[in-house]
Amino acid sequence: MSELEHLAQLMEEGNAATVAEVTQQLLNAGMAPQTILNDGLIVGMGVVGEKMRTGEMYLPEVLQSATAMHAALKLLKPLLARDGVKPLGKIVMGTVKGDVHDIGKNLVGILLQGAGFEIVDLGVNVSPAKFIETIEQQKPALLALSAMLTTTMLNMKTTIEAINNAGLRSKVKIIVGGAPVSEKFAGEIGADAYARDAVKAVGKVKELLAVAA
Ligand code: B12
Repeated sequence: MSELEHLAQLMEEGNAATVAEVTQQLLNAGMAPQTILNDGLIVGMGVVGEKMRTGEMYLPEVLQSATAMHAALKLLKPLLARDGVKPLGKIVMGTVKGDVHDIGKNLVGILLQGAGFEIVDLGVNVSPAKFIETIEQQKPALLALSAMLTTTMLNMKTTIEAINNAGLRSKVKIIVGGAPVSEKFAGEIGADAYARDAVKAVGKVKELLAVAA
């Protein structure tokens, strides 16, 4: 078994301390953080998702895997995101109301920060009112909405409608993403863009804000 296969398996077992330890060992051995993320941690989380779907893994175990992912991301974050550069623009982000999934959103935030954007992360279960209040206060160039449930993706629509009704829609670009979200859905709810993963999100955001790639 390769080191990355081993890490993916540890993600399934959900021991945060061990996952963090092995992540650090791979970093020390000179492995690229992107490789550890994509070919180890995310692969492991994919298996967890499949086992959750088929009923082989239950919520408390999935939560342990998520905690392990957070522990590893904490180690990778300083390597994936650069601090101290002049920000290219301000981005407000959050997972929409009713939804507490945050790993994907956090990754998108880390890579956007790494690309030079300033991130205001409102966390999870964010109401349309909270998004509106923050747009008014922070005046971001872009809003990034995440949803991981087929039920909560509808709250993206509600959020965009509320922003429209508050007269703020023309002031902010909106990108949406998350496993159940599609390009077609993004168009239907009036978002400006959709991206399938964090790397693509950076490209789309640069395009939307007309920042040189
Ligand atoms: C971990 C997890 C949990 C954890 C979340 C912990 C946390 N802090 O995030 C816990 C245990 C809490 C949880 C709870 C639930 N979960 Co859950 N969960 C998952 C799981 C296994 C992994 C998600 C994840 O982190 N993936 C890894 C990251 C890196 O990938 P990602 O999130 O997809 O993000 C990438 C892209 O989607 C995209 N992206 C994400 N956000 C954004 C935003 C923007 C702007 C852009 C551009 C891109 C983008 O870029 C990211 C990085 O590349 C998924 C399975 C899966 N296949 O997704 C189920 C899954 C999402 N959960 C599911 C369900 C059903 C639930 C529960 C309803 C279960 C229950 N019975 O209670 C609850 C709901 C809780 C709630 N109200 O939100 C279902 C959803 C089914 C559906 N279609 O609606 C899934 C698909 C599992 C399954 N196969 O059945 N879950």
